[in-house]
Amino acid sequence: IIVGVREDLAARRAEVPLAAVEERAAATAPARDARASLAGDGTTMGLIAEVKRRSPSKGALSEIPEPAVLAAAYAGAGASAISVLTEERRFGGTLADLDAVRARVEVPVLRKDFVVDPYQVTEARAHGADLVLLIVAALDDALLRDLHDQITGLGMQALVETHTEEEVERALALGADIVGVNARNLRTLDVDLDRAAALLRRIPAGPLAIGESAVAGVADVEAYAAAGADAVLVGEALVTTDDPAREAAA
Ligand code: IGP
Repeated sequence: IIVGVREDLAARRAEVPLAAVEERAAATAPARDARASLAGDGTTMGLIAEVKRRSPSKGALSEIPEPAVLAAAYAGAGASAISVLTEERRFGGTLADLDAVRARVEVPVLRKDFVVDPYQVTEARAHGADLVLLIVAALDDALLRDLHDQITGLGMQALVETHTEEEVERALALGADIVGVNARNLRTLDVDLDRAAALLRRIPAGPLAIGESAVAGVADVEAYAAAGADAVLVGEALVTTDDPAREAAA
C-alpha cells in the first residue's frame, strides 16, 4: 500500500513544491476543534460520517452522489465530523474532494489517507483539514511522533488509528487525544467488531475513543458504545444507503 502512496506523493511534490503548500496552509482559516465536536455534551455518540467513491473491499460504490453533496446531507443530519478519503489508487479520492467538502460544511473535516510524510500533513492543512488520520501500523515511533507534533503544531488534531493491543499501547504512549480502533484488518480487509470492542476497552478515560468500520446499523453503534467508544466512524453503510441523511440521523 505504502509504495503506491509514496509514488503518488512524489508526483504531487514534483508539481507543487512544499513552499507553495506551506503558503497555502498559512492562508487557510484556522482548524476547527474536532475533539469537542465529537465529544458533544457527552450524552450522545459522536459520528464521523465518511465519504468515499470506492473501497478496496467493495470496489466502486456505484451511483453515489458527489462527496460534497453527501457530506452536506450528513452534516444536515447531525454528523459531528466528515471523513474524506483523499487516497486515489484504492479509494478514488483527491484533495479536490477535500476542498469541495470543506467549502460545503461547517463541521470539522478529517483527511483520511495513508499519511507517511510531513508533506501530506501540510497538504491536509492547505486543503482545510481539521483532523488528520495517522495509522500506527504504517509508522515507526519516531515518525509517528514527528507527524503528530506537526499536526498539533498546525492547530489540527490527529485521529491515531490502531488495530492491535500493541498499537493501542503505542498510541497511548504518544499521548494521543483521539484514539481510533479500526475493526478492519488492513491486510485481509475482514472486519471483526468484537475484537475492536475488546481493544476499545483498553483505552482509559482521557483520550476520546473512536470505533472505526464495521457499522452496518444502529446495533453496531450500540456495541461500540457499550465498549466505551465516544464516537464511531461510518463509511460504506452511509455512502451506499438510499437516504444518507435519514441513516446519519438514526
Ligand atoms: C470506514 P466502513 O466499513 O464503515 O466503510 O469503514 C473506515 O473506518 C474505513 O474507510 C477506514 C480506512 C482506514 C480507509 C478505516 N481506516 C484507513 C483507509 C485507510
